[in-house]
Amino acid sequence: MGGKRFSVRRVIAALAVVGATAFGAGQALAASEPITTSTGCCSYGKATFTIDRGTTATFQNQDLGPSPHDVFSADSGANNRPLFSSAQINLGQTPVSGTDSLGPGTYRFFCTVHPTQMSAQLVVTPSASPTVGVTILSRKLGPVASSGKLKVKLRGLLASNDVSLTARQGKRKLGSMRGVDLAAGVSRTVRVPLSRAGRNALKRAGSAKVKVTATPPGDQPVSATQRLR
Ligand SMILES: [Cu+2]
Repeated sequence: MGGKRFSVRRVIAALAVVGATAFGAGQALAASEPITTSTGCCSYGKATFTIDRGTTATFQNQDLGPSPHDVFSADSGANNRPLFSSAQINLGQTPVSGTDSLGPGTYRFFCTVHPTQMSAQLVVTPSASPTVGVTILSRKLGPVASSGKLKVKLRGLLASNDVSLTARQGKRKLGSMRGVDLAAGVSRTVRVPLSRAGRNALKRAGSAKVKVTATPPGDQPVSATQRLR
């Protein structure tokens, strides 16, 4: 009986792996739902709509009347542009651009045609798989200790903003940085500044196993290790 339960668990684990592979990085198995309007003016179809991390939302105007509607983020991002927005449309559907770059969280939006009447919120669910790739490029202990910088390559598997990095040797914190923005599919090399104590610890060592952890807000942390000699 115990063996049977064990095998069921293995099947579930295997299915999870197949799902993660077949659906690609960052796409959970839950389906994203479209942002809808009511069939009459002027309201959205629900108070809250949910999409998977890394996906572009769809706006469906189901209003049978003459008034157009849109989706416009209440918060702005870089360059003072809305975090996400759609075209203004009548009956039909259109993509909401920018939602694929949102981290997990809740975002308010409104209709620019009816800003006081139409508002709702978009919930972005965390990714089931890592959203950031991490590789430690530094190999030699001497240059890292003398420069006080650890070279790390990051890759945005999904767009991830405000990623923080921590470098450790065992339990000792060597250094950290924050506020790293990564575009989807783009690699970026950063130099993690080490603290004075971190530098001194490396200077005293003959070799050091260093671990760097990248934490995208709301998503799972990802680590890489490298022995510096
Ligand atoms: Cu409207």
